[in-house]
Amino acid sequence: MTNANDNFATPGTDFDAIVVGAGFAGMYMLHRLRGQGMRVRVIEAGGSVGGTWYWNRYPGARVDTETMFYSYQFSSELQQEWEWTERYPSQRELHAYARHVADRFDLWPDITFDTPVESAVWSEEDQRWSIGTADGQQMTARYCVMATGCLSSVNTPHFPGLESFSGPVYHTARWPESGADFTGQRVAVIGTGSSGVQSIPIIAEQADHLTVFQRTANYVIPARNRPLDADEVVEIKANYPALRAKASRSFSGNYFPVGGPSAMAATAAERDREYESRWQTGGLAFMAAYADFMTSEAANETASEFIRDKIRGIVTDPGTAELLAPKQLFMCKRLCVGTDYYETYNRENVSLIDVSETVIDEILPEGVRVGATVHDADAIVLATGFDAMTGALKKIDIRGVGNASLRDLWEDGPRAYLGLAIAKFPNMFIITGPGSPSVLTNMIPSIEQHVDWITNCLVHMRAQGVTRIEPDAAAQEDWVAHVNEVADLSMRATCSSWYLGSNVEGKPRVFMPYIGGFPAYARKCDEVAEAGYTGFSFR
Ligand code: N01
Repeated sequence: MTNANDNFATPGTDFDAIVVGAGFAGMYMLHRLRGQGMRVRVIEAGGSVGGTWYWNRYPGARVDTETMFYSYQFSSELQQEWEWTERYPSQRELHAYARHVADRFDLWPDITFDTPVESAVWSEEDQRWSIGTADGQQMTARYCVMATGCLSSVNTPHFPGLESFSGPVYHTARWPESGADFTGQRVAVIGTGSSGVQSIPIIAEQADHLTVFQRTANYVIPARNRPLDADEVVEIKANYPALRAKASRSFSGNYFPVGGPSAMAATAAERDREYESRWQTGGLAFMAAYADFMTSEAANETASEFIRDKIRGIVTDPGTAELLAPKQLFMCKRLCVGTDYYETYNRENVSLIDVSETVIDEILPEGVRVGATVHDADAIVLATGFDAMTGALKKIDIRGVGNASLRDLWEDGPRAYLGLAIAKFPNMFIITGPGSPSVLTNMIPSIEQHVDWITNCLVHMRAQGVTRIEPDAAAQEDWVAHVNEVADLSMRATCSSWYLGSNVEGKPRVFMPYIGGFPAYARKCDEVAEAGYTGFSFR
């Protein structure tokens, strides 16, 4: 096995391109740019490749996109040789896949690990980016690619007294590599998004007692995870290009068969059959049962009520079932996929505490206080999510033309052209940035689309003999206006979610991903490129 820290094989500190982040985006970017003969250095805060699948090691962590499609497609050999074992593989398997890709394409020597980037400063004089790291290194490059991830900056809400807690405090997205043993312990889990939904059933099996603090109940569809069937794998591998092409024509870049255009056009019996069949199949495809969930409240309510009924059928205590029954629109927050999630609340060692109105007041050395009640705990798990989409970029002090600060420019919300590049920040690209479909799609194909577009753009620049690219402010404003206009057509932008930044105190409420769908977005990127990169200026 290659050692993740066998790095610095590329000598010197000046590069053609620096890529920040060695998740799935940074790894593929490195591979493509090196393929163009560029000298590239990837700088990664973590200790290995894989990004999300390196950091999110909490119990039960696994992807909720069918993995035969949540994987790279750029190399048909890779696609054919890698053997996935489960419908939704675990973090461990996904991280092994990332390491395999790094081995297979010899990525390790060009990645520096355990090195958070703190600053990125553009010099108009040198026409280069200067990248500063937490340990004081400075590197320069003509191009800088931010492959920093959409869900990588951890959100730890301010709970007064958290530091006084006498036991360990874990965050799901920063789980210790050595794991955590909850045997015989009283554990408090705060948060019931995807990370909470996946970890709660596993922690409940181990802990003496588990107390879950829920602010908002989520819709959770059963995963129905299972080992992959050998015949099914053969069939998919034999038809991979056609299946991938089909997925790329679908709204989310996932192939989810759509049940019908409108839930309201179907009879109640037809709807029930459709929902039941998707509930039994499991997974995110429930979202595609009808096309009008985000445009018709009545349609949305039919799906919401079906799921609430399921919860009432599973959870034996009616009060707990009512607390677990979501009140907000279906799909407004990211849909969760779980295994035995609702069943877990029938266990005698699990209690659910509603903190929607009476909030968590403080953390005491012995536990969590809500109003007059202290819930004793030996360990706390924060499943409180991320400062999504902008958090990782704003953590870095990014300075563009005239020392313009990205943090300042994005104070009222992100502005980027196609979610790919930012006016005043020449020669900088972002992968799956705000204003691109990113988190509303299957992330790996979206990453590949961005990386390919960036690579083609740099090849074009070389052919044209130019070395500086920057989006025009007017093109950026038009794109941002379009992103907002499309978001306003959907009810998705109406309720609190991390898509809107409402989970982070003080964050402006702006719907960040582009909600127009993967096909329309990819077409737009192609049109921009084919027309000679409209909206960009070159020198
Ligand atoms: O984070 P979240 P996550 N007091 O933001 C609660 C992807 N992902 O890590 O909803 C009390 O969804 C908060 O409550 P509320 C996926 O895209 C994928 O779970 O804000 N509670 C919420 O319940 C996912 O959507 C996979 O009212 C507080 C929870 O913490 C995204 O990552 C697995 C609170 C945070 O939920 C984020 O998921 C895991 C407070 N002060 C993640 N502050 C898979 O592929 C926050 N909360 C399966």
